[in-house]
Amino acid sequence: EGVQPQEYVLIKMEVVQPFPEKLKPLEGKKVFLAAATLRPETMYGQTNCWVLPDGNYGAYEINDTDVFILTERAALNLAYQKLSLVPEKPSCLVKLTGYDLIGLPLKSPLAVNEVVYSLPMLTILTDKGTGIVTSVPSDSPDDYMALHDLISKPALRAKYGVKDEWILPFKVIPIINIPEFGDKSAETVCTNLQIKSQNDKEKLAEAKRLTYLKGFTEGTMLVGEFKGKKVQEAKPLIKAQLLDAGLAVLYSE
Ligand code: A2H
Repeated sequence: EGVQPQEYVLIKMEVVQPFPEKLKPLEGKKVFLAAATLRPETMYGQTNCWVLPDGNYGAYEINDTDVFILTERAALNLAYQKLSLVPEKPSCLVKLTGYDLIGLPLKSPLAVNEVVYSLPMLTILTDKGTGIVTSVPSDSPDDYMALHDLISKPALRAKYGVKDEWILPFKVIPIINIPEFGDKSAETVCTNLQIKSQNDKEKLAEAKRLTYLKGFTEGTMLVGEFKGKKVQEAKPLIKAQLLDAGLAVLYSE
């Protein structure tokens, strides 16, 4: 971890009823997969959510109504940021693994897709953010390659019990234009750098560097209320809207 605290926006991806057996004890509550992002302005382009199959997660009471699914580490940090029913103490209702979360249908704020599914990503770090990541393959090289792996490898889908209808037919949604990279910058850069899979760490780091910087400084929104505005201008406005509407919360670590 760095010296400076990192501030994330936690996107509340709501689990659609009816709940599977494992989540039955949570009935009557609003249950969310809480995804940590640095790019709230990209939420229009969400196609799915990512979880680590072997990761340990829990369902934590945040207040009287809301339950967040995330890592215990994140729950403890949240408890010290006034985001726990019990002050300064995580309150876990159910322990879960990533396997329990694969295939959950979710409704996510701003997403063009009405329902998105929770899918396995093998490179998620459990000591960063919440261990839950929302997937925007148009603008995130990691997300683009993880989805590419699932689509191109039936054996990978079979291994994790991923049904075809959760990913196929699959479309990258254009949401931001970057003059140099077009309307699907992650796809363009992953193709240009000939990245083979989500495990191609060095090339992915370069792809992220290229798209992250240019997206912020030169990107223009193609969708939503701030269509036509520069990403730099739209980002704080979209972030504030999500927070004000109770669709997201801030989290630092
Ligand atoms: B970002 P930083 Cl469109 N493990 O959100 C791996 N990756 C994680 C994570 C974890 N535990 N927690 C968060 N992340 C991802 C959107 C996005 C992101 C776009 C483009 C780039 C991008 C949609 N996914 O991040 O190490 C989340 O993905 C590029 C860096 O704290 C989060 O923002 O800098 C970002 O990594 C946080 O990474």
